[in-house]
Formats: sequence, C-alpha cells, structure tokens
Amino acid sequence: MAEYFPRVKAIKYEGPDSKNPLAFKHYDPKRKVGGKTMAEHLRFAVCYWHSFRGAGADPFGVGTRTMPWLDAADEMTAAEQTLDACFEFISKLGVGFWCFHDRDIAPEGADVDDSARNLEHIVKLAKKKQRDTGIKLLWGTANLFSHPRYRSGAATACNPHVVAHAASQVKRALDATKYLGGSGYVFWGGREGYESLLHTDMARELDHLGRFLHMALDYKKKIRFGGQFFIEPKPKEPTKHQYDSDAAACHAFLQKYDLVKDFKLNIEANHATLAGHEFMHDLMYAADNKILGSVDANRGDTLLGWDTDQFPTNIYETALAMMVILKAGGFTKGGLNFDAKLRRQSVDVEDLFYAHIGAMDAFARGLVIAHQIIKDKALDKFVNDRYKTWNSDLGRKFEKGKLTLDQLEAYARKHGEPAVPSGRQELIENVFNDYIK
Ligand code: XUL
Ligand code: CO
Repeated sequence: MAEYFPRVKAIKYEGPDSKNPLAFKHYDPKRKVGGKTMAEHLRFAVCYWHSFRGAGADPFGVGTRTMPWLDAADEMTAAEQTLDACFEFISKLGVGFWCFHDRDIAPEGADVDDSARNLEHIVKLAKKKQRDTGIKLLWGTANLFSHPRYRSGAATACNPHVVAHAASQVKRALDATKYLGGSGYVFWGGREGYESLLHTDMARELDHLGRFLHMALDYKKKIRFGGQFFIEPKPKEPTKHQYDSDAAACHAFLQKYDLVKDFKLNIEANHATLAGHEFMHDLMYAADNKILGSVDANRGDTLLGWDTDQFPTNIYETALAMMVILKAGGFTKGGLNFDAKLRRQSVDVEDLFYAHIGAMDAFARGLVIAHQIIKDKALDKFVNDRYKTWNSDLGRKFEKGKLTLDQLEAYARKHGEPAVPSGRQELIENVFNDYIK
C-alpha cells in the first residue's frame, strides 16, 4: 500500500517549549482536565471532504493542491486510495474520529443501485480500516447538494421524484453509518432553502422537510441505528436563504414538526458568524434548549462575508466555545469535527498536518482555560450580582407568574426610580483575558 505522507511520522505531544512544527505543544491526549482526558473532552474528528477531496478550487480557479491519492485510472481505485490516505493521515495525527458524506467516499454510479454498490464496497473497506486502527466514525451524512438534480433542493425540491433520490441516498448513508458504528448522523440542508420567494412555496417546502425527517427517523428505528441525529444550521450559501438558518430557526422548526426530542444541533463556527451571531451565541442557544450535540470546528474571516472554513486558531474563541460546551456537560455523542480547509496556497501534503496540529492545540488551550474559569467561578460572581435583585420578593413572584401588570405598576409607583448597577463589561473582559495564557 502506498504511503501518502512519507515525510511525517506519528505526531506526538512535546510540550509548549517544543520547536518541532510536527508536534503538539498543548494537546496531550492523555492529560486529565477535571476528570476526563483531553481526548475524551475534545473528541476530534477529521473530515473527509475538505481534507482528502478538496484540492482548493474556488469560483475563480481550479484546485491547486496535489492529492496523489486521487491519481488513478478509474474513480473506484481513486476512492480506495483516498480511504488509504485518510486513515494513514488520521493514524499519524492520533485523532479518534472521522466524518464523511456518501459521495466523498464513493462515486455516484449510473443509477441508485450502482451508487449503492459503490458505497457498500468502500464502506466494507472502511470497516476494516477502523478495526485495524481503532479510529471511529463520529458521523456520516449524505451529499444532497452537489448533483444537478438537487438544484431546487433535495427534501424541499419542487418535484417528488428528486425527493425519491434524496431518500435513497439518506437510507444508504444511514445503513453505512450504522454499519460503521457511527456515533451520529448529520443533516445539513445544503440546498434546502430558496433563491427567490416569487417562485417558492416556503410553507409547503418546510412541510416536506418535516415529513422527510420523520421518514429518516422511522428508518433509523427500523434498522435500529442508535446514533444521534443532528441538524447543522447555516443561514445561506449555496442558497440565498437556508431553512435551517441558525440554532433558533432550527429549534422552532424541530418543535413545529414534533422532532425536537430526536434531534440535536451540529453547530459550525463559520455558519454562526455568517448568520450574524458569535459562534458562542449559537452554542449557547443550543445548550440552553438542550439541543447542543456536536460542533464543526472552523472559523471565518472577519473581512470576508462567506464560509471560508478556515482552521480554528483563535484561543479566545476556542476558550469561549469550550466554556459553553463544558457548562452544558461536554460531548456525549458529538465531538469537534474539523470542517475546515487549507488555504489555496497551502499545497504541500504536510500543510494538512500543520493545520490540524494548530487547530487541536488551539482547542486544547481553550479547554484548559475554560475549565479553569469554570473551576474558579471567575465569572459567576458577576452574573449573580447582576441578577441578584431577582431573588427579592418581587423577582420571585414575577418568575413564578404571580404578578400582573397592574401590580407591577403599583410597585413602580410606590418605589420610584430603580437602581441599575454597572454592567462591568470591561472588567469582566479583563478577568476573562487574564486566563488566556
Ligand atoms: C457546508 C458544511 C457541510 C456539512 C456536512 O457548509 O458545513 O460540510 O458539515 O454536509
Ligand atoms: Co459543516
């Protein structure tokens, strides 16, 4: 079997003083942080699509990266080689999980059965790779957005014949995910949205999406797949508006269609920022509503308005994210999937290692910082102080629903102007920054 990363050996933890660019400075998989190891907390996953199928093409030019595993006489041989490259990479990186779309790992065939055969063939090889390396599947998914047939959507297409193809893909991708022992399954509505409301029956399309997800749930039960279903919010791109636009929109949708107990969210950093939120906002919204499931770890560029999918490097951001994740109890079936791609000028195979090493170190630091802030209760005092008047008789009665507008008005009349304390934002930001080490 060919070796695709011959110049790279297994990546080891060497500590913060190491000058070795192919070593972890902060991610020490066995180091305990509050009862769990870093590996158990962070549950890193490598994504197949950007890392092994994306050569850096953008709307202005073709790919720039050489990916020797894609060099083959036919598509199935390329698919087998890509699997080899992926498992060699993940083994050397020392990550526990991977994620894939059906069409990343196996090519579309001449018809639904041919496509299913291609997928089954590669999935069998993947099962053997998982056994040999101990690498597990975090989640699988179906690509319901690349093929031209999905141009008006997949589950929300304007023609049920298209939905039938989407159903076949989801069914087969669920079979594959179950067979590989996947911890979860993601629905990202790539083209479930619209370009123009003038030709779109939004209510009907959303009903179709709700119906489709119930069918997926029925199939999950039928095949006894015990993994977690996730929806991945994104506001736009490729469509002008995507129905799963942010965590709150997904939550409303899941409640309306009676799906909320069966789905959690896979929050992607760059999708939250595209929606005009902080990454932390969508994480917190999901956590507050008990639907935080998994994370696609990446970042955008503050000066670019699209989904740049860069590897996360910002310690401040990873600390904020880990604070929300830890407070929510940490990951169970989810993890941190690097849905991130190399920049177009990063053309060497080693660049993929540098990218992941940096991102993993950034999250390891974020984890340690967040754990310490929570342990020291460094921010709790500020929040408790801010809301302490709610512990008064007035506040308690209000929260218990025991007051009316008339009674509140009487209180205001009797007590005059309220004292509103300083928000202390700058001080709190300083306290947070003191932990960034
Ligand atoms: C697209 C995106 C997808 C999903 C899986 O922006 O994030 O790769 O994560 O379909
Ligand atoms: Co994603």
